[in-house]
Amino acid sequence: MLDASESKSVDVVIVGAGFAGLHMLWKVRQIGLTGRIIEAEADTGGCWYANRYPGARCDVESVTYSYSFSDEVEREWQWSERYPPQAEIQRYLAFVADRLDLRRDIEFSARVEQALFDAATGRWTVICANGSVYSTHILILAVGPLTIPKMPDIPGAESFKGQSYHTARWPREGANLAGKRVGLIGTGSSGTQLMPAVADLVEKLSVFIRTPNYVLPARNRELTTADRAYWESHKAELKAKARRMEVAGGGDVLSFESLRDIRALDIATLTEEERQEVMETCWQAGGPAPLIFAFANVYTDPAVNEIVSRFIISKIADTITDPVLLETLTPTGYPFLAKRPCVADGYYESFLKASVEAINVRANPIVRIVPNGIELRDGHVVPLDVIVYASGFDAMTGSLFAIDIRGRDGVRLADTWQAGPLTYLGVAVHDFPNMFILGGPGSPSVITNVVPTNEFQVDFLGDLIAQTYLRGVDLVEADADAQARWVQHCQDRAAQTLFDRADSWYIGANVPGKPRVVLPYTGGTIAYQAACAASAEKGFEGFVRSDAAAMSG
Ligand code: NA7
Repeated sequence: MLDASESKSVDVVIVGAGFAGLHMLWKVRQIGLTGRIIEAEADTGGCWYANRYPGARCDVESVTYSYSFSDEVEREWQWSERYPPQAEIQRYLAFVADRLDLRRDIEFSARVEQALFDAATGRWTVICANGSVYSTHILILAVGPLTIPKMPDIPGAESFKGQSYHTARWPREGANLAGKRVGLIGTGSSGTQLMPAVADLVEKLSVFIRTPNYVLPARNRELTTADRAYWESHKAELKAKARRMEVAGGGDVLSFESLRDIRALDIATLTEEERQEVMETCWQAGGPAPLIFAFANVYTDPAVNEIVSRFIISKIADTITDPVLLETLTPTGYPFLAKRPCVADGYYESFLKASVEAINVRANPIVRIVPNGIELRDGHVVPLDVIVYASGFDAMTGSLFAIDIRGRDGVRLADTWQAGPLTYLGVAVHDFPNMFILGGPGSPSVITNVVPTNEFQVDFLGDLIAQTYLRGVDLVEADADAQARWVQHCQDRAAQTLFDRADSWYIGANVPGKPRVVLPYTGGTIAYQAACAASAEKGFEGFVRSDAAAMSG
């Protein structure tokens, strides 16, 4: 039994010290409440602490993958590259924590195992693996959408005699791949970034390719004086744009602004030659935004999408001339953007190196891992010293279900969401009073530039907290009807997109048994922000309030 006197008592417990959690702690203090972040890892950074594989880099431009809420932070931090590398993002978040004096309210190396709501007191008890226990009025889950690694279901992994690494659990001291025979399973964002970074180091790199992705060049570079001057003089306008961009890549303002005339063009009004010219310009600019935004309706109109998909495939064929290799690397059977596009420099070019081999595991699947390598269906064993699993995540719900969260009457979040996530505006859940989620399912999260989207949610929750709890309300949760309407709206908007046309983590298809539901809100940031604003204007309509005494009595 817990001894309440041993638990630490705060107004707000925030789980996770990534982008969302750090900002939330700052906000909680601004409101005048006490807050504590509990973080499983040894430092700030969230996914940028864990994903430190060679080549790890953000696919949104640094200048907009940044906070806006703090003038000091903005004034004192300068990014070095167009697309920030993992180490620099981690340094940025450590700098923010120091500059805003956040660390004194963070407990590191404490993994939250349970969060239990007590209706009698209206408080949550938060229990960590290291023995720490907190009693809190409000629980905010900033656990990140891409936190829990997914290992592939391949028999024999434990029998492998060499070293194995998952990209999302890369050792802090690094992994020695030099001169080794390395097998890479997975060619999503992580695998396609890692591959060119290690291709010259290793003796041999065997890349096991199941579903080839659409991989766009980043054209990463050092930021120039001209970039910085441009950013400084247009900052307010560009940040406002980035905040309201509909989908991922919306933060790519540097490339994007040079392409002002190429935006939401009606493909039907262009000749074939003009379309090719537009797409070529976007390809040369690099990054995801230009191609995503050049034509209207690429996300929703299969005919428009096919034109862009075919263009990307033609660019792959420009680099890869060997027909067998080209077949292995060409995405087929699903449209561009149904899976998250990868952004990596040098990916296709690396396959031309003598040290790299591509193994088509659609044609010749992996059957098992054996002590000295990976065995394929034709009986061939690829001999390996190291296996790198770039095999993705149990996205969006995995990090929430990793905690045993129990709301009213002991109901478990994992049970409540068995058929898919149920939220109101992505932030609140009926039967889980005073529990809020940042960057979670039912919010735009991973299909937008997550940093400004998180900032929007932090501001929204800050207002909600200030206008309810500070006015004496004990409990706030999603109204059941409002939640049901939001879930329906999420599904209706998802049905208008092409997300269901590929087996991706966006829809839970990479985890056996996970319900096939489009997890993020796909209606866009503008619609999302409007829905939140409409609720706030009506006194936070859709949230119900009560007091703990009334509930327990
Ligand atoms: P992803 O995008 O989920 O990619 C995982 C990759 O691993 C993908 O290519 C999978 O192929 C592959 N995979 C998984 N299991 C297997 C097996 N059993 N055999 C062969 N290949 C396998 O994860 P990432 O870490 O790259 O990126 C996740 C997000 O992080 C990214 O979108 C950014 O938002 C940042 P499949 O496609 O399932 O055939």
